[in-house]
Amino acid sequence: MRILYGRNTSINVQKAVWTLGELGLDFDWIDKDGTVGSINSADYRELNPAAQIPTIDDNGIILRQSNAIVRYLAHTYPEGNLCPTEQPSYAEAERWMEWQATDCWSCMRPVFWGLIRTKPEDQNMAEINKNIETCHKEFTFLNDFLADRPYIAGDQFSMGDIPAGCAVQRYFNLPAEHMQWPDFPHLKAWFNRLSERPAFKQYVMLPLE
Ligand SMILES: N[C@@H](CCC(=O)N[C@@H](CS)C(=O)NCC(=O)O)C(=O)O
Repeated sequence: MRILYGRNTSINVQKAVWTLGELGLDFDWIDKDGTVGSINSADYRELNPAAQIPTIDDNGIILRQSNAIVRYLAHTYPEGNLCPTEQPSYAEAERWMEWQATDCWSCMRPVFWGLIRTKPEDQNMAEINKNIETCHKEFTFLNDFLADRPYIAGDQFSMGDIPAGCAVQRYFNLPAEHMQWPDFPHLKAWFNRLSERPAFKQYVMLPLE
């Protein structure tokens, strides 16, 4: 029995569900559209005391923290080839997963919340624009890294592409035309490659909300 908890518009849930899709694993999805149950219920808090999504129950192994879930699934189901077996591919996959959760998300989160989840009259545009500038700098690092490789770990798609891919889907769809955008040829080529993957199309390419 495998159960994923969390609504489909959450970036952190998207990482987990995209991974499940890539691996072709069966699962039940609770609160898929955010209308069933509440993450503040006592039952859910037993699974996830922080009352956050996602949580996965993989045959009794209960796991929280989206990037840990991606790693766990990639390691536990190696036949899906999501976990690189050689260095430096493994280290690069890990490095960019860490980057997404830290350097990238610390500037993307305020931009995403500011532009998508805050009423226009309450938006602090100075703060948002400052963070967009930082995002441009951070995504330039990834663009440059992808100059000589089709995927983050090298020639093959891997777990390393998943958190960053979810973040870039949000970044490229931000309503931020008022800012100057770098060119990003390598980031765009990589994003186009991800966009051809059925599980990415199904679970990640959703309108931002
Ligand atoms: N570090 C955690 C963060 C989880 C998190 O912040 N989840 C958000 C959604 S993206 C959440 O639970 N928000 C409460 C809600 O959506 O009701 C992870 O990566 O899983």
